[in-house]
Amino acid sequence: MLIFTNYPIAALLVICVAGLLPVAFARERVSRDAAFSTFNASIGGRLLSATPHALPCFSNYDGHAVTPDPQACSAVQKGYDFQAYRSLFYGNTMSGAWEACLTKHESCLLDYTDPSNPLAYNGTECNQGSISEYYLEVQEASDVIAALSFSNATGIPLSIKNSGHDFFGRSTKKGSLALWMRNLTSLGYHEAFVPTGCPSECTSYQAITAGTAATMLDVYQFADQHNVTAVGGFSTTVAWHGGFVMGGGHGLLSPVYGMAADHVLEYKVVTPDGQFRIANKCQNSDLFWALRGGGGGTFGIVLEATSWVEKQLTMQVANYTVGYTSEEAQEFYEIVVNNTVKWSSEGWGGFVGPVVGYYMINPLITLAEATSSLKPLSDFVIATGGNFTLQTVPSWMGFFNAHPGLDIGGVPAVPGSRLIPKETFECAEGRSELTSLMVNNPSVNVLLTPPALFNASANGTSFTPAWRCSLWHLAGLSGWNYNTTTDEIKQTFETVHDLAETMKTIAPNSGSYFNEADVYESNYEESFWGENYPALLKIKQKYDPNGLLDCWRCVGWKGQSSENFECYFDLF
Ligand SMILES: Cc1cc2nc3c(=O)[nH]c(=O)nc-3n(C[C@H](O)[C@H](O)[C@H](O)COP(=O)(O)OP(=O)(O)OC[C@H]3O[C@@H](n4cnc5c(N)ncnc54)[C@H](O)[C@@H]3O)c2cc1C
Ligand SMILES: *[C@@H]1O[C@H](CO)[C@@H](O)[C@H](O)[C@H]1NC(C)=O
Ligand SMILES: *[C@@H]1O[C@H](CO)[C@@H](O)[C@H](O)[C@H]1NC(C)=O
Ligand SMILES: *[C@@H]1O[C@H](CO)[C@@H](O)[C@H](O)[C@H]1NC(C)=O
Ligand SMILES: *[C@@H]1O[C@H](CO)[C@@H](O)[C@H](O)[C@H]1NC(C)=O
Ligand SMILES: *[C@@H]1O[C@H](CO)[C@@H](O)[C@H](O)[C@H]1NC(C)=O
Ligand SMILES: *[C@@H]1O[C@H](CO)[C@@H](O)[C@H](O)[C@H]1NC(C)=O
Ligand SMILES: *[C@@H]1O[C@H](CO)[C@@H](O)[C@H](O)[C@H]1NC(C)=O
Ligand SMILES: *[C@@H]1O[C@H](CO)[C@@H](O)[C@H](O)[C@H]1NC(C)=O
Ligand SMILES: *[C@@H]1O[C@H](CO)[C@@H](O)[C@H](O)[C@H]1NC(C)=O
Ligand SMILES: *[C@@H]1O[C@H](CO)[C@@H](O)[C@H](O)[C@H]1NC(C)=O
Ligand SMILES: CC(=O)N[C@H]1CO[C@H](CO)[C@@H](O)[C@@H]1O
Repeated sequence: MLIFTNYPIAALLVICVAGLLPVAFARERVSRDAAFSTFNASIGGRLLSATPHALPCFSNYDGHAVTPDPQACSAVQKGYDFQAYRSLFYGNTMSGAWEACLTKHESCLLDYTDPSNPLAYNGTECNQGSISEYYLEVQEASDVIAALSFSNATGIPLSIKNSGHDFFGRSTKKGSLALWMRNLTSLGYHEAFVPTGCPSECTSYQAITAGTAATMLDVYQFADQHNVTAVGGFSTTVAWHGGFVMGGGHGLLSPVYGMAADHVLEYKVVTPDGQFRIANKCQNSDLFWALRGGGGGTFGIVLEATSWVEKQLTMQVANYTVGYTSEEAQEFYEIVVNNTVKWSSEGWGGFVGPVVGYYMINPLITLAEATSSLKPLSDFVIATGGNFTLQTVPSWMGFFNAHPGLDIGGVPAVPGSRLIPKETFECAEGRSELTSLMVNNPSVNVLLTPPALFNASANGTSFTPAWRCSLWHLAGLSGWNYNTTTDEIKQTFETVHDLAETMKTIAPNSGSYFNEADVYESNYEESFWGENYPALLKIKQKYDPNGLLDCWRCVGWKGQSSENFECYFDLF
């Protein structure tokens, strides 16, 4: 049992509540600062303070004049739209949506379509928004234990940021003490990994141990150097063993090789009760299960994990561009819909859509088989003015180097999505509803990434079992810019929510992906976890008895009315 440090500040806070309001606010400010100062001393003076990363462009910050720094501003402008640059700063998120505090219209955004546009910052105010004033770059378990103790003693909430890609704003929280995981990027390869504490006669695995912040690109390169393949997502900067894997983690190889969460063998994690734990199938196995689909930011703060890897893969890869007219869209989507069951049975993963691009990947069949399998698609694409390339690629790295995924940094945008089960494709009505949805919403993307062929072990993961029965993860994305009004931003959330609800009417008994769903997902416990929710909630209560970790629509979420969520609109 952890002994929490005694903070005299907690008593001060109580006195403040009784005082006159303005006085109380002033004292609260002082006591907050005093609490952070005590905490800083307890971690060897490593507490850092943060401002929004675009601040150097502005001359007004939270209501007072500041001097712009043209050189620093110019660097921010150059890197503004690029994930790799944004990754260098605590004071942003990948999507500009969540560095802001939307309800208060507090933000510090540039014009992502042209970051040099002075209209965004000349004469406008930069606000702290949801960026924490104080953060700690976590180096080891004791940092996390100290932060949990601080939060428990002061009531100041914690936030955990890794790559900052989260679509629900779960990696920032206004007023919180932030833990930034970015330094935990170690990588290690095992020819024969046995989970800690498991009997040595237990099966061993070719595996990679990666610090929670190692990115997809780091991991793919490391795996390739060891002539193996790591199953991950389609982004260079998303962290492999962070929120991605804890929420499930899908990619182009998932139809054959499973979700990223299927591959985890062991986590090293600090649970909110202040304990460092190893979780695998032989110890803390309930926690291990919860961390394989129950979501990031909920059951503990992960330091590193070990996942088994696949051998080096030879793959058939199709990439194409489309030139069809809106009149021809119906036929295009009919081809994709009509062939989905066949393609899935053959081992294809794929993307179809204007945001994600157009790819088909198959690690199981020959080039001749692939050519014949995709013929309806390639014939149509070429006949309607597109280009189609199909070739054998000798490794995942070979593919990823040529197609490193989306680099959308800085765009404030939110998704809406649904998992579409195989049964929808097996009846004519389902096929026709899907085709109409796509024709009417041309910006929606089809991701053929659910683990259709993967032989999952029984109850190995805690994400919704709907993933196992699905062939599509269907996802739309809608965004705004620096000068969009609060009402228009609200409308964007409403539009995406309506889209998600429409998708739900086509697949009512399915689920949605925790990491890429509608921010206002209805009946979210059922959508994200299905029958696993009650067991997940018990595990949450066991390891986080004081409710120190809380995130939007996460297991055990305290709800919209908690002050942790003051920056989220109260919609629906
Ligand atoms: C451009 C882009 C591409 C994407 N591609 C894919 C894809 O191909 N496949 C896919 O499945 N998803 C994809 N996603 C979605 C992705 O899974 C989520 O954005 C996910 O939240 C990212 O996790 P992270 O840890 O990198 O990011 P963060 O935003 O830093 O963290 C996400 C959540 O996990 C928590 N968390 C992070 N690290 C830890 C930790 N060490 N311990 C405890 N909690 C932690 C955070 O508090 C937060 O709640 C993509 C997103 C974007 C923006
Ligand atoms: C934490 O303490 C160190 C050393 O005293 C100091 O340099 C640093 O500025 C402090 N951090 C904050 C956020 O005040
Ligand atoms: C900023 O706006 C002021 C007037 O509002 C104008 O004089 C100045 O040239 C502008 N600066 C830039 C960089 O556009
Ligand atoms: C984290 O990494 C950055 C970039 O490499 C480095 O500048 C910083 O000092 C590191 N912080 C800690 C606490 O190790
Ligand atoms: C799955 O495993 C978890 C963790 O051990 C357990 O709590 C849950 O009851 C199991 N679910 C089923 C359906 O067996
Ligand atoms: C890499 O792995 C492949 C597939 O397992 C194997 O055929 C090949 O010989 C390996 N190459 C090296 C250099 O080890
Ligand atoms: C497919 O990718 C290859 C490799 O990057 C590229 O040379 C080719 O032009 C692409 N084809 C299409 C149609 O986009
Ligand atoms: C798709 O299948 C339907 C039958 O369900 C058929 O009517 C339609 O012509 C097919 N479309 C294409 C483009 O093959
Ligand atoms: C197909 O390729 C040609 C030649 O590279 C190019 O001019 C054309 O724009 C491409 N078509 C599409 C739809 O991308
Ligand atoms: C799944 O199991 C079936 C039946 O045992 C087997 O034929 C198939 O190859 C397995 N699939 C994978 C991807 O391992
Ligand atoms: C927002 O800014 C863009 C680019 O500066 C401009 O074209 C647009 O008219 C502005 N919209 C509103 C509502 O002010
Ligand atoms: C603020 C807070 O959560 N305080 C808790 C700290 O932990 C003790 C038990 O160890 C709880 O009783 C407090 O409520």
